[in-house]
Amino acid sequence: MSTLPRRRSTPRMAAWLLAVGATVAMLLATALANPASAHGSVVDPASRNYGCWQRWGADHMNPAMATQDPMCWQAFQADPQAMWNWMGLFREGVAGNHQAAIPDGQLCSAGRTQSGQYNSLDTIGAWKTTSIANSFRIQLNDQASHGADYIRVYVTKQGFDALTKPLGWGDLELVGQIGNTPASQWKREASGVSIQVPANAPGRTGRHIVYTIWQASHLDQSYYLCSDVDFGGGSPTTPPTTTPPTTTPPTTTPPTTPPATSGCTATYRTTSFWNGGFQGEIEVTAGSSAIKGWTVTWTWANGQQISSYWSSTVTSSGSTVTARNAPYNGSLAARGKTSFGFVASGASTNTAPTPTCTATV
Ligand SMILES: [Cu+2]
Repeated sequence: MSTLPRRRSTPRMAAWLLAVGATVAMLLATALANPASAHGSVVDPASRNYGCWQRWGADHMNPAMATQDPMCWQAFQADPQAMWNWMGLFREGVAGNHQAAIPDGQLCSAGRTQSGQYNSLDTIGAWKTTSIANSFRIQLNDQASHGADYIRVYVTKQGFDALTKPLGWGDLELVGQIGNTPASQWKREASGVSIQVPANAPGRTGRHIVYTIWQASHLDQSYYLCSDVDFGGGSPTTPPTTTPPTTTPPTTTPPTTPPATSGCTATYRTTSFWNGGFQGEIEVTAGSSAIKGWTVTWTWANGQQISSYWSSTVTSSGSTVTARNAPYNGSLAARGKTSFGFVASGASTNTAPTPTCTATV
C-alpha cells in the first residue's frame, strides 16, 4: 500500500501545496482587505439592509422570512451579499451632485451602485419599520472612522405612500443635518465610531422613509441610506389608508413638565467630551402655543469656543453665543421640541451654561 501513494506523492504534494498556498493568499487578502472595506450605515432607525441583516443574518435560509418579512426575503434572494455587506452602500466621485447622480426610484440603492448589488433595496413594499417620535435622532455607525464632511437627514413629506410609490427627491424634506465632524469627535464603539444626528419632522404620522446622506471625509465617498419608520408607533403591518389631517399634531410624547408659559425654553447638556473639547446639545421646547422661530443665547464661563454646529446658525461674540433656528426647525407646535448641537473647544473646567430662549410667534 505504501509504494503506490508514494509514487503519486509528488504531484499530489504539489497540488496540495498549491491549494494551501492559494488559501493562505486568499485569507491574507481578505484579512488585509477587510479593514479597508469597512464602512458604515444608519443603524437606528435601521437602514433597510442593516435591519434585514440584524433580523435574519443568522437565519437567512428560514422560509418563514418570506411571509414574516417579505421585503427582506426578496432582498436576501436577490443578493445576500448586499445584506452581509450592509456597510458598503456608497458611491464615489459624486462631487456633491447627489440628485444628478441618483435617479428617482433608485434612492435606496444609491443609484444602483456597486454593479446593482443593492437594487433589491429599491423594491416598493412593506419594509419593517422602526417606531420613532417626530423629534428623533439617527445613529450612524462608521466602522472605518471616516468622519463626515456632513450628514443630511431627510424624511418623506406627509401624504407620501411608501407602500405604493417609488421614492423620489421631490418626496423628501430636509429635517436635520450636521456639518464637518472628524471621527475623533465621534463616540468610540467596539468597531469604529458612531454619531447621532438630531432631526425634527413635525406633522408626520404613520409610515415614512428617513433618507440619510453621509458624506465621508477621507475621500469623495457618499452614502445613501433608507430607513423605514413609523411616526406614532402604530402597527407597521397596518398602515393608515387615508391621509391624516396635517392640522392635528400627534400627542405621542406626554410632557412630564409641560411649560406653562408661551414662548420657549431651552435646556443644555454635554453629549460627549474628550481632551480639549466637547460636544453639546440644546433642546428647545415651545410653550403652550405654537412658535414660528427661536433664538437661544448663553454665556460661557470658562472661555469655551464653538468650532462647528448643526441644526441652527450660531454666532459668538466674546463669551456670548446666539443660536437661531435653521430654516427647517423654527416652527414648533405647542410643546413641540427640537434640538441643535455643536462641537466646542474647552479647558478642563467646563461649566454648563444656562441658555435662554426667545420665540418668534
Ligand atoms: Cu469607507
